[in-house]
Amino acid sequence: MRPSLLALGLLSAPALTAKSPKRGLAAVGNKDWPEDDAIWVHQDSPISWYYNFYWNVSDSYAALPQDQVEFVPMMWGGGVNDTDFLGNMTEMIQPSSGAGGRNITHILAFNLPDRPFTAGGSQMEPADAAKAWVRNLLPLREKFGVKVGLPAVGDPYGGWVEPFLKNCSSLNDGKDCAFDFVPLHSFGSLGVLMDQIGNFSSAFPGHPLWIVEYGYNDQSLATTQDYFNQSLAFLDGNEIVERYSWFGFFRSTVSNVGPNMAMLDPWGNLTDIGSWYLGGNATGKAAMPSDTPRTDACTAEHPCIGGAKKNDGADLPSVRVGLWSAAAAMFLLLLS
Ligand SMILES: *[C@@H]1O[C@H](CO)[C@@H](O)[C@H](O)[C@H]1NC(C)=O
Ligand SMILES: *[C@@H]1O[C@H](CO)[C@@H](O)[C@H](O)[C@H]1NC(C)=O
Ligand SMILES: *[C@@H]1O[C@H](CO)[C@@H](O)[C@H](O)[C@H]1NC(C)=O
Ligand SMILES: *[C@@H]1O[C@H](CO)[C@@H](O)[C@H](O)[C@H]1NC(C)=O
Ligand SMILES: *[C@@H]1O[C@H](CO)[C@@H](O)[C@H](O)[C@H]1NC(C)=O
Ligand SMILES: *[C@@H]1O[C@H](CO)[C@@H](O)[C@H](O)[C@H]1NC(C)=O
Ligand SMILES: *[C@@H]1O[C@H](CO)[C@@H](O)[C@H](O)[C@H]1NC(C)=O
Ligand SMILES: *[C@@H]1O[C@H](CO)[C@@H](O)[C@H](O)[C@H]1NC(C)=O
Ligand SMILES: CC(=O)N[C@H]1CO[C@H](CO)[C@@H](O)[C@@H]1O
Repeated sequence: MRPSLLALGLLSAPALTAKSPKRGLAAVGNKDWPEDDAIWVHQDSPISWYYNFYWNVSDSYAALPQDQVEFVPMMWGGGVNDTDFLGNMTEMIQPSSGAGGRNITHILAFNLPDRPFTAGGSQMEPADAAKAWVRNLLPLREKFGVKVGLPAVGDPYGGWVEPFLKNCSSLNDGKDCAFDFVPLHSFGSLGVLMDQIGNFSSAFPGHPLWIVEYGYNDQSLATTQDYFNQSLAFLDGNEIVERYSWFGFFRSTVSNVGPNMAMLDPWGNLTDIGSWYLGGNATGKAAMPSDTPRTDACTAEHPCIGGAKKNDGADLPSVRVGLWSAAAAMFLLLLS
């Protein structure tokens, strides 16, 4: 029985069915179309991990075990004077109810602490972040052996990381506040991506990098697809890059990084890029068909779930966090 079942599994598997240990989702949540979430995590999907800018699992993925799709919690910010995140993580890993815990192995720390709230950052002083780290993240690393990412700064040389590590060390009896990997965001051309990877790897030698949000925003479809293929090959082949997640798990109609980066068209069908990300063939579906005015995306023919029009660009609750960081990244690019 066993061998034949295996053989069946192999036969029914499409071209690229192996899980990619690097490839993940910045799962900001398709709040208005929760049915879209299932697209990414079917049995043959190469997606091996996701994060959602939050400490808890996404509702749609709550039933998935870690070894199918690894959930990576994030401590987005805060925690200067409390241990709420530590408490929540401890309960998740070792529930007081005695129910089986979740095997959390990696955690993302503060999201853009060197950027103000208005630019999507978590706006933390290095000394405050050090307190929050020592209260919440250090114990998780030491007690449970969880791997913890350095706070995801916009600029590795921007004067935030050094005082943070010094402050952290002085709160930790002079011992270094160790971190296990370094997350970063990249929005721009392939040159920008390579440059940033170069900069981060020389700033933090010996540490693997996670490109937790990336893409070439606001480009033509051809430029975006070229970038997508080249960046994917580059990231897959780069040994320093341990993980990446393309920024575009949402429908093109709610994208603030330009429609062409989206992996779903206005009706929730995979675009070429979306299908390629899952190891499939081109679907021929443009992210934003030229005959589809943005404001007409929800029609009787193509209804949006719930009937509400969510395509005016003004109401973007589900992608806001990530888009803010994207906006911050773009702002920086404009400055440089
Ligand atoms: C975390 O999310 C799960 C799945 O949606 C939910 O059942 C649970 O209540 C949440 N935990 C807390 C403490 O909110
Ligand atoms: C943390 O506590 C200190 C001392 O009570 C207080 O001054 C500070 O404002 C608090 N910080 C935050 C972010 O709550
Ligand atoms: C901890 O979990 C509670 C819900 O039980 C939630 O309200 C709170 O935001 C979480 N805090 C952190 C820092 O994770
Ligand atoms: C938790 O996951 C890690 C990484 O996949 C694995 O090595 C480890 O054995 C798992 N631990 C448990 C208790 O399942
Ligand atoms: C944090 O580190 C900076 C740079 O070393 C230092 O000037 C500052 O006094 C430190 N703050 C605290 C609260 O330790
Ligand atoms: C990389 O670092 C150099 C030197 O600090 C800087 O000039 C350049 O702008 C950085 N590149 C990116 C993409 O951040
Ligand atoms: C991108 O790669 C796919 C294969 O994954 C290929 O079919 C497609 O032609 C490529 N597109 C571009 C624009 O390079
Ligand atoms: C992709 O297209 C090729 C060539 O037409 C075909 O052999 C293959 O089965 C297709 N893969 C998927 C996942 O549909
Ligand atoms: C070709 C394809 O997948 N089309 C689908 C696009 O999305 C609509 C709405 O969910 C479906 O009805 C189509 O079948």
